[in-house]
Amino acid sequence: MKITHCRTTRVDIPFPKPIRTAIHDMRLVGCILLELETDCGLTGESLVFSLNAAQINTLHGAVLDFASLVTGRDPHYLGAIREEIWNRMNPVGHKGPPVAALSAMDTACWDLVGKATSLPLHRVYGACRDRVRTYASGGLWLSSDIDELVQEAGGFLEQGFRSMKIRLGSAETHQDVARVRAVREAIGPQVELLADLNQGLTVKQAIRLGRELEEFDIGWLEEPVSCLDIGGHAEVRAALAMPVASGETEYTRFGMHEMLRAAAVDVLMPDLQRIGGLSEFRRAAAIASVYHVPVSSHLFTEQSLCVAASEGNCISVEHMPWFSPLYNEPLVIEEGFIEVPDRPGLGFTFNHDAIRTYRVD
Ligand code: SMN
Ligand code: MG
Repeated sequence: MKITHCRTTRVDIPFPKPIRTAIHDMRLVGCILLELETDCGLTGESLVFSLNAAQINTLHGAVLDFASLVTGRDPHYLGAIREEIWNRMNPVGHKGPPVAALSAMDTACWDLVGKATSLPLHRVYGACRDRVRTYASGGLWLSSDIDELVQEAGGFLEQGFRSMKIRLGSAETHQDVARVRAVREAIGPQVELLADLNQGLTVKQAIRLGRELEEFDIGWLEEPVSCLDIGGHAEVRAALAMPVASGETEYTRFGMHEMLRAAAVDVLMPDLQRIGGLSEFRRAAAIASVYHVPVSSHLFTEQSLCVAASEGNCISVEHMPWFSPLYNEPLVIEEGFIEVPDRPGLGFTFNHDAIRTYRVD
């Protein structure tokens, strides 16, 4: 099999209303869709995204930079392709858009490998399970007021979720506590509640908030402080009984290893785009297993399922519905789990009618 063409398409999916975290102000999700066409009729698909429309062009350029390293190649030689891409990254560095572009190429090549063998990737990798625990993440934003939080939490339960994540980190501890109290009262004691501070607080603020949240049985406190403050993560973690989760803003297995070595996290959260693709995600999970640290994926629900279903220490995937409109196949959520599709490759294929709707030329 040979890759004959790298097709890229820019799409913007607007949110119904603007949403906020402690550090993000979001109106749309913009994506570069990558389709690797081959001489045998199969297409390998992946995407990378940004929440800022102008940044999508930077990502697009990074993806196009690697097109010549992938075109004409057999995706079964992905190890060699990755090494060449890694070397090509040297002048611009092994973080940021080049890693996103590596991720796009790597993930689309794996999609082709799965499709060529007619197997879902979790079975190609050696499956652990056919369904993966998930939590609802497409709501409970810092921009929602308490009435909206309660309504959204109820909606998640109706959709089949048994776990959900609220965004905090407003620096007004009493407001964050009031928001958590309202959601915990709405969902009852059995449903898991996670809290994401999105790097919004200092070490002392995070420890104070964490202590005040103890009575609400929070499953994990995520990115309590700046992603550049790995030592601060470790301080928060040492001071609190509740688990600390982080990793979404770190790059590659090297970044994951830094966090693990610093004892910064109880749960490691690689993001497919920032880790550098499915190959690197699997390596990161292996490294985390050496530290006995469980892994939960960040965003990229559809694409991360295959790793989460084939690495023993992957405990869950984040459910973010942002990208679902782009796919022909819906995610199936039941009793807090997502079914891992038995379809070949990633198991999710681009819906070209939808792409026409969201396309930006
Ligand atoms: C998050 C990430 C990206 C955009 C918005 C919110 C958040 C998460 O950190 O973990 O979902
Ligand atoms: Mg987060």
